[in-house]
Amino acid sequence: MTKARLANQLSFTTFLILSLILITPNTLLTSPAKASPATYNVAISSLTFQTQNLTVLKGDTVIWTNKDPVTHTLWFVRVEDQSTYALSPPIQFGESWSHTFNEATTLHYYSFERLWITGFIRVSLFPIHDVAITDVAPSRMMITAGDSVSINVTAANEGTSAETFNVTAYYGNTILETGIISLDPNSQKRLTFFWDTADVAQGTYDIKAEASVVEGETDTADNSFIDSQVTVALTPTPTPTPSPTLSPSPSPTPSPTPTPSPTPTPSPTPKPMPTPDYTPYLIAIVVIAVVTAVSLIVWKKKTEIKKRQSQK
Ligand SMILES: [Ca+2]
Repeated sequence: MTKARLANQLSFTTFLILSLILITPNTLLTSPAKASPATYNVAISSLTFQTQNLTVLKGDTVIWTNKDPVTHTLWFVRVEDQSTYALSPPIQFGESWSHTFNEATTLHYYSFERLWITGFIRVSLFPIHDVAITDVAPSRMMITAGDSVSINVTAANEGTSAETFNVTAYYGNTILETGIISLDPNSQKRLTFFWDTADVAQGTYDIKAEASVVEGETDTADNSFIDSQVTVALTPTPTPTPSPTLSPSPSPTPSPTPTPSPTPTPSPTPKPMPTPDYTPYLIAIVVIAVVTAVSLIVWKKKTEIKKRQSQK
C-alpha cells in the first residue's frame, strides 16, 4: 500500500516536471520578449520631412509636427501596389499628427498639397540592423602637398536597434583614420576626420568612408560611400624658387656695369680741365720772358751808348 502510494506520488511529481518542461518553452514562444513600442518624431520643416527615411517595428508610433507656415496633409501609399494606406487630416502650422503602424509593409508618403515632398517608412515585424554612410564631404578638392583637409562623414543608423560601429575614412586605398560611433535607431551623426597631406604623393585620390557591418545586418551595400575626389598637387615652393634665382641673376650683371661708369666719368672730367687752366700761366711766363729779354737788350744798348759817350 505504502509502495503504491509512493509510486503514485513519484508519477505525479514526474508529471509535474514534464509539464513544466513542456509548458515553459511554449509560454516563452507565445509571449516573446519584445521591447516596448518606440515613438519617433519627424519635423516637417523647410518643406522637407526630417528624418526622411524611417524604419520602425510594427506597433511603433511616429509623430509629425508641421513647422512650415503652410498646411501639409500626409498621404501614405504602399510601395508594393501603390494602394493608399492612410491619409492624415490637414496639419496646420504648429500642429502635430501621430500614427501607430500596425501593418508590416513598406510605405512611400507625400505632402498631399506638394507631392514633391516625400518620405519613406519601412514597417517590420522583426528588429532590423542596418547602418550606413550617407555622405562624405572633403573641405577642399584641390590642394598642394602639406595642406590639411577636413573630411565630414555622415553615418546613419537606419535600423530599429541602437548600434555601435566603426567608421573608417580612406584616401585612395589608404586608411586615414577609424572612429567609433553609437547611434539610436533612425538617427544620424557627422564625424570629422583631418587629413594632413605632408607625406602624400602627388595625384588624385578617391575620398571614401566605410561603416563596419553590425551583427544581423543584411543590407551592406550602403555601408560604403565614395562621392568625391581630392587632387594633391606638388608644393608650389620649389617652382618659384628657381625662377627668382634666374630672373635676378641677369639684372645684377648689368647693374654693376653702370656702377663703375660714374666713377671714371668724374675723374676724366677734372683732369682735362686743369690743362686749359695752365695756358694763361704759360702765356704769362712767355710774356715775362720776352719782356725780360727786351729789357735786357734795351739795358745792354743803353750801357753801350753810355760807354761810347764816355769814351768821346
Ligand atoms: Ca547597411
